[in-house]
Amino acid sequence: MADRFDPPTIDAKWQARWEADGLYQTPDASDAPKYYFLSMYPYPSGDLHTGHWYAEAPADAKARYLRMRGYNVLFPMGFDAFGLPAENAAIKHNIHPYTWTMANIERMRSQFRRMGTMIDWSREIVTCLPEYYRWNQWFFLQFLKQGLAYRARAAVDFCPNCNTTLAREQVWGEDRRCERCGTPVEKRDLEQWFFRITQYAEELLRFDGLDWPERVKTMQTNWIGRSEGAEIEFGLEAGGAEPGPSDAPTANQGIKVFTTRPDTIYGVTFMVLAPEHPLVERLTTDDQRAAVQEYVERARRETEIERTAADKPKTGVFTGSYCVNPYSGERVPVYIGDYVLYTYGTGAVMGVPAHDERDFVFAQRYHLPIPVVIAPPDWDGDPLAAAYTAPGTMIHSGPFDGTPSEEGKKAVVAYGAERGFATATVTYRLRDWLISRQRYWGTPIPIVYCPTDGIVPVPEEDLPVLLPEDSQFKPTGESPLKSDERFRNVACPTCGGPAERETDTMDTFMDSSWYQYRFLSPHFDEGPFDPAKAHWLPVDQYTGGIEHATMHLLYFRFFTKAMRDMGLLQIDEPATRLINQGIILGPDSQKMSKSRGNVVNPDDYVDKLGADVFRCYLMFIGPWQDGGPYRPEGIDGIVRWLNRVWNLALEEPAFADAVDAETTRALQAQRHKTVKVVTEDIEAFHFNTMLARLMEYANYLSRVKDSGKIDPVVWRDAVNTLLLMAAPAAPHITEELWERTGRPYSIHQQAWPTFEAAMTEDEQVTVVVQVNGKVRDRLMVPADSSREQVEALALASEKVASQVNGATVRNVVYVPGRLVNIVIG
Ligand code: ANZ
Repeated sequence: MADRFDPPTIDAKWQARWEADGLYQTPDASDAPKYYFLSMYPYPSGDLHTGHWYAEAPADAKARYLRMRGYNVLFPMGFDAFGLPAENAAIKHNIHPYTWTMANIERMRSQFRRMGTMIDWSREIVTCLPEYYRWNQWFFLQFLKQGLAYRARAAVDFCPNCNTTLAREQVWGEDRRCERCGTPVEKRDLEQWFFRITQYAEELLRFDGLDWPERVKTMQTNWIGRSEGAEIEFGLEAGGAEPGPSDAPTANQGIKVFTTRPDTIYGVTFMVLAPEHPLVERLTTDDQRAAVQEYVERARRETEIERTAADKPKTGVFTGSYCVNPYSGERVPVYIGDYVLYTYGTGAVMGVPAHDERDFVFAQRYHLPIPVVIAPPDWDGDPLAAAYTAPGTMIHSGPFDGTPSEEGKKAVVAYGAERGFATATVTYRLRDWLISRQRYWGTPIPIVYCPTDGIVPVPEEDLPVLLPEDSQFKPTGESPLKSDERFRNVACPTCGGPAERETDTMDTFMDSSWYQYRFLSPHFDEGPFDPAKAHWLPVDQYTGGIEHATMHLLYFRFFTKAMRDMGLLQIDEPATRLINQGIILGPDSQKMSKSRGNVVNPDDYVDKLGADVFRCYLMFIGPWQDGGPYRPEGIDGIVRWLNRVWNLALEEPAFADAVDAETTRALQAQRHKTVKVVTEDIEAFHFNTMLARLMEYANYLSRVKDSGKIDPVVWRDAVNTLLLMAAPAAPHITEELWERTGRPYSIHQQAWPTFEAAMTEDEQVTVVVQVNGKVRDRLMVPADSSREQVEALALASEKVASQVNGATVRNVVYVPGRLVNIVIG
């Protein structure tokens, strides 16, 4: 008897051996084709939890498989060490974020090792170390040179609990809460640094050659939100407005609107400005001033979502002034209304109540006329009960009468463009990326403010600007670094006079926007990465959670394009293929959380059952892309399967002298078929069905083994194939068995088994089809067809159908693999 499968001993033995041998260190130069496989790196927020295992173990299995397929696979890992989660946790535990983060990294790194991954740790990156963040600062300076970084005063989203501004993407939900802590965010006016991601809006909408999930592409497309339309300028009515201060727009400058429906221009009966619009002050007449001011105050307290919610009453206040429709010459009253956002388009909307739902409600409320200018097909001329928003024919539209509205859009813009009051434009919902954070735990922004020289970039040779270790790091609403005099006070790099450093730090999404390049040469100190290693690019397969669809994955693409345009890269996209794994839930189908008490701790399982069991179990739970609840019962099946693999490898059948040719041939066929389907499954990331097939295969081998009449060479080959196919999912046990059966180290350096297509085809048998006992047809069917399949084929046969000819089938007699008799009458 072979000794029993003892996972903890085997795990430790092989992990030590692999590490000592550098088995997973990836050479940069190799004859094998390259494959860059990247899983999103984790925040070092504590322990490696089941979610990390769920993301990483199947990815590791796939990377191992690719290695067996002959690729030189780069499979690195690092830690996203800056940012709010680490800092908040550090504050809670009252230790320095650095100490806390590095201790977690130490712990998580050893947990990753216990998972038995093929991570190349020689390439590890830790983003909170100066060796890494120095290059964030370098990128910032390059972006500044390129005009891709700029400083502006902006109303920004501020989380009063985290005491920092957030990127628009970090504000979640209808009620606009902080992504991290759930507190409702506030608007604040601050001077901030932005990256001009909008410059790439158009290119970011193209996904050519990207094998990315449709869902992610759609989310990015919606996020970028491209609208084609026109800007149309309405003149201000002469004398309608008070002359403004000298730096305000001149009196003859009009109101620009952005519209996607220029075809409705003759139906405008009012104008609505966002309450924050700079013209409001000037256009408000004295008798309307009190009402307008009160409305503006109220609107400022509301969030964008509240303001634009579909079910919110569309309210407004008349400014007392009028503007002029440049097409019709009609006078149009100017309102302010909170459903118009200052941050979108031009912050002004032309109200066309007959053809826009919001405008319809607004006009009803304020008793404004609702003239129809787009006639619906078959319209009877009656007033509309609701806005008509579909295409139709332009009417009451001057020179455009009779024009189909879709055509009219272009014609109206062309007419206005000739006369200088309309321009065709494209507007995006995407906003520039706000990167300033009023937090301690991030990359210092390499800028100095000098009373003489203004905004002065820190010279490249002075990088990194080190994050001081001993400053007060708790958030106060102001940047913690502001209170660190030694950090803040600095000599101006240009004039040498007293100046101050920027005290905000960078958004942590900065780090993950280019980390894939740093893995190529994590210690390179002449640039963000060594250009001599660019042959690894782009990432061939990226894996991670869907929650990153619009933030990280958009910044990640933007950085690559910006780097390409700076001559740093020759690629257009960072990652060719993307796949999103689902979320693993607690046994109660709820999100795992300490407060719910449904957290599954991987360490407990690994201590007892070993890494292979837990890895395989997570892969077996269901389709990886779907995620799903953790069902602890299921793990027993994996334990049984691995024990069966163990026994199959170590206990040979009692080979008989007389070999049964049929059984041997069937075993060979089974081996080829299994290799085929398992290969297809792992290629498609279908780990659950891959394991199901390997389980079936092991059961099959057990049955064959009991028969004992097989050729020993064929048997050993069949068992080897089982080990090789199980190796990516269960790297430890397979390595152990490979050694025990006298194979050369390491199983992980072996080639993936191949199959012959001819051997995978099912054996065919001929089935005779009778109708009332007379032979009418012969069918070739796969030998393992079911009764239902054969019956259906028989009834579908033309020769049979012509005999049955509508008669009732009273009975079907079936002799498996031989005969079907259809009894009619
Ligand atoms: C007149 C009009 C007539 C409009 C009509 C629509 C239908 P999307 O497609 O989302 O880009 N709009 C423009 N700027 C706005 C702002 N700052 N706040 C709120 N609404 C704004 O929407 C573009 C349409 O939304 C524009 O076209 C404008 O209303 C409105 F029958 O102009 B439309």
